[in-house]
Amino acid sequence: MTAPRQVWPPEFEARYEAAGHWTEETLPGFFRERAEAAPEAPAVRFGGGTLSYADVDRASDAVAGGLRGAGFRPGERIVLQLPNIPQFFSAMFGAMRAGLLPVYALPAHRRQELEHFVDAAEATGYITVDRHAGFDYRGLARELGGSLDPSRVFVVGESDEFRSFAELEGATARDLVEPDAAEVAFLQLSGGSTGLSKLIPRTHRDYVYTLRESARICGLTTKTVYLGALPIAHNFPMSSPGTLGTFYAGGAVSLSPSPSPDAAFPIIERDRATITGVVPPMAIMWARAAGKTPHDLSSLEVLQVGGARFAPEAARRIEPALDVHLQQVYGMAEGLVNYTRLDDPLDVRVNTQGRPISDDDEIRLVDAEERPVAPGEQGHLLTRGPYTIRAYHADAETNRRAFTEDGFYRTGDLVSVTEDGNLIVHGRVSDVINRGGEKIPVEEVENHLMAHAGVHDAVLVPVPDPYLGEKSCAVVVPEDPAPTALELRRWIRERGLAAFKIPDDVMFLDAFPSTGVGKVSRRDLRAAVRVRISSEAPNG
Ligand code: AMP
Ligand code: DBH
Repeated sequence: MTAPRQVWPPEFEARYEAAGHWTEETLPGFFRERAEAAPEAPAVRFGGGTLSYADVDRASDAVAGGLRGAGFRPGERIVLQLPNIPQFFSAMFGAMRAGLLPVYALPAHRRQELEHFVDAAEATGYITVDRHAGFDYRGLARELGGSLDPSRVFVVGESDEFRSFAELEGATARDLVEPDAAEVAFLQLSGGSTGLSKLIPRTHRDYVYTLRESARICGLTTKTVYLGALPIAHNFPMSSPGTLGTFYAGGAVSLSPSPSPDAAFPIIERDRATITGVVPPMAIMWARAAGKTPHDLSSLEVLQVGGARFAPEAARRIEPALDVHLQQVYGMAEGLVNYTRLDDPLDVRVNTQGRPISDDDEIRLVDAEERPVAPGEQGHLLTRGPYTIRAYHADAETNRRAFTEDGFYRTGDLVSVTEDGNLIVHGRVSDVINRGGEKIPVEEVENHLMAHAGVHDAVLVPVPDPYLGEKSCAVVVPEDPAPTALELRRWIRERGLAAFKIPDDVMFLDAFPSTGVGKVSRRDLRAAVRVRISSEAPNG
């Protein structure tokens, strides 16, 4: 089994190295350097306890040794599905120091998603937790039994027939591997531009570059306390600047089990968190809750909002309600990340999604024929640069669609650029529903709906929602006898899909409207769903 590669053409490689973007630093390597420079500095705060940089560094070495002892070989892939707990970091750095590539599943993912990750990454191991948020992940591990050997499944907490993660953290460090900065460090997940989530190979040097620049742009120092509130396996709280950018700056990470105000506010007060990142629906909840909370949020200096479109009216309420600096973040696990800068005028922070990290990020806005649009016009965003992938992991067919011949990534986003160079995200050209930051690949859900005997045809369309931005409605042409909406929602859950992919609404039609060439017209369907919803609304 060979490790996946990520290759930039030699002239780009030379350019990014000469510019100083890419260095010899690696993810576990820079963490080791911080631990050697300031071993006793706090790295992770959780549930009232603190782990120092030296603690996390030692635990990571032990996990690496334990994985090598369990028979893992460099280049193999291991799926990590952990909530916001300190073991996330020893598992991640430990896997890397064993030469393995972590694949970052989210806690929300279920059997269908996990099977796909194991399969697509040809993963040979799984690190998970016993229980989290009312769900037993050992049950999920059992369901994966066909593809994973139980002796290669590690569980934080009660491990039952699997192996205990504590055993790994107590192992002797041995056979450690020092990766090369040009190698792929891990496989991150995309929201899926079509079909299933794609695996995104990120190298040490491209990712470390984003951490270094993100830490600088967001003003991080050794005094920073970053609150990991969104699931920390996601690219935004991992790297923009997230937990890893905070480690890069030598600061501390505080972990919250959930981003809800009930969970996060007491932790902000306890750990004196200075910065965090949330998705728009959470930001709105935080702004509402701030006026009533007994908790002292005065340590919080920066609230980052990203992952989905943030309506300017909502954005405007953030700073007065929370007495923070609003920073909008528009990024993607494939690479490109944009920030509003901390010293941008309020107008820019409220109305735009910021500008790229790097002067070497190339931005192209094109129309449906891929011709450049006029300045100021909306277009499909294509991008290329020192930390944007040139290909997904082992998926030639998707790669042909997702990248241009000269290596630009087709983001699927509809964007315009203001005169001062800031991006505004207007919507999407690809078939993904962005449900408050959680991305639903419509084709995946449609395929599962179609597998139901009572479904003749199904299309998933986005429906505007004042809180989530968008939610999903399944439009179904039923067979006789027709299933109920409840049955279809339960069906999707039982098929083993993440809960956020269950259609919020189901609508039945006798037939689909079609386009000139006989394809189902998603545009007409969206319009039909909107008409129905507005006619159902109490005020017309
Ligand atoms: P993913 O593929 O899961 O990494 O999701 C990346 C996508 O999330 C982007 O291509 C955008 O469609 C969306 N996104 C991320 N941040 C923002 C933002 N600040 N505003 C609007 N859309 C965003
Ligand atoms: O939504 C995203 O994927 C995202 C948003 C903000 C991201 O990957 C990022 C910043 O790095």
